[in-house]
Amino acid sequence: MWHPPPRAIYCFQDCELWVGDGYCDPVNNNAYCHYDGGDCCVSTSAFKQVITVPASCDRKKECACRDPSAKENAQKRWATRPPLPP
Ligand SMILES: [Ca+2]
Repeated sequence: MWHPPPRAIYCFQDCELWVGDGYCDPVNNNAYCHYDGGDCCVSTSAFKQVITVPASCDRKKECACRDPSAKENAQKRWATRPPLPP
């Protein structure tokens, strides 16, 4: 019998519950779940720090700060912007 991959249905069932609870949940770290309500970025987390669930979650991968509106990612854009003309 065919089953959908658990990760695919997990977000749709649970992202409403865990979004913005202060803990970075990798299943919610996507655009559909609003990047877990900011939980995966220091600047947008309710606790002003990233606490991943599970604690072993890789913060360079599935628990990375992906929210394009987060300060961390804005700074990256500024850093790559060419200098203003004189
Ligand atoms: Ca969360």
